[in-house]
Amino acid sequence: MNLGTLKKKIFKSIKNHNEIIIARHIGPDPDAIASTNALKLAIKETFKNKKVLVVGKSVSRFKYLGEMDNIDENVLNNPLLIVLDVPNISRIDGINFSKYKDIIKIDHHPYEDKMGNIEWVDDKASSVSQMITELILDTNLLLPKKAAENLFLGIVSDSERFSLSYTSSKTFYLVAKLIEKSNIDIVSLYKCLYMRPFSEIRFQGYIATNLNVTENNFAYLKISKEAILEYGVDIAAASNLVNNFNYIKEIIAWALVVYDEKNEIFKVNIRSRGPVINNIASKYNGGGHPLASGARIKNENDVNNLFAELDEVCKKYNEDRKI
Ligand SMILES: [Mn+2]
Repeated sequence: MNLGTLKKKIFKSIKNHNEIIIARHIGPDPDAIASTNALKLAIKETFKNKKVLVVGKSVSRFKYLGEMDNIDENVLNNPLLIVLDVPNISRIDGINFSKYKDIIKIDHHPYEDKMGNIEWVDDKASSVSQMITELILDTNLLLPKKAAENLFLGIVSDSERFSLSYTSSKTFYLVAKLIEKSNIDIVSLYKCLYMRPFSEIRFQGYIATNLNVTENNFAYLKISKEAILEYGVDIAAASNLVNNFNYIKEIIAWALVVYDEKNEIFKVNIRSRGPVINNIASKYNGGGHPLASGARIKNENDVNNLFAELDEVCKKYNEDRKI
């Protein structure tokens, strides 16, 4: 199906349902929260009487992108489920997937699970926020200002300020249109996204000081509970700092691990600027993009095994480039 037809089909399905649930991945990032809320706002603006709920665990640090709705799945009547920014069913947050018949998936991760009969997957798109921007601009969906702000933030965040490889002329074209149509204030939006407490910068210094770097240019750190307490940061902030360790000469892939005591799980965040790491992450209850992935691991031994595999892939990467 060509893209134009697909976008029309998505619009038609939205139009034909009175109840719409929008979901995204567990452990959401700004793109996940921004895109789901933007789509909700656009649908509500276009079709005033529809019931549209954004579901999943709320994250206080991303409150400026919108709040989550409460959902009672037992009272739904022929709902449409729209799943954004997640390729696999097991990583969808906040819903019982098997309850839904009509499902739309819109995602920019490499294809994994089939979810519904309408699927728009573009693993070359910078973000799902970019895809939702395109959907709104190319259909009769309206674009309220708050939705435009969210979409801008989602694109900026997932593309690391237009610096990652899937930033394309299409990204810039859509962002230009977005700004032209909505008159958003970019400077204040950057402030929402990047303002942080000094404790986080101090903590970043702690990570930089304690990061282990192997001879194969793999860097890793298990962040201790004591360090998190000492610096007064929360664990979500700690793992988000992973993005700040790009463009370091001696490091080609890196991983930060925090232990989530409440859920008794090691949360691993992995980044790379060369070796592909998502296939390794997927072996450890994780996944993501080729150069940006995460994993949730039950026992510490597996964390060490994951590190060993990442180190190995760095070694291989270096060897291949020597030839
Ligand atoms: Mn994304």
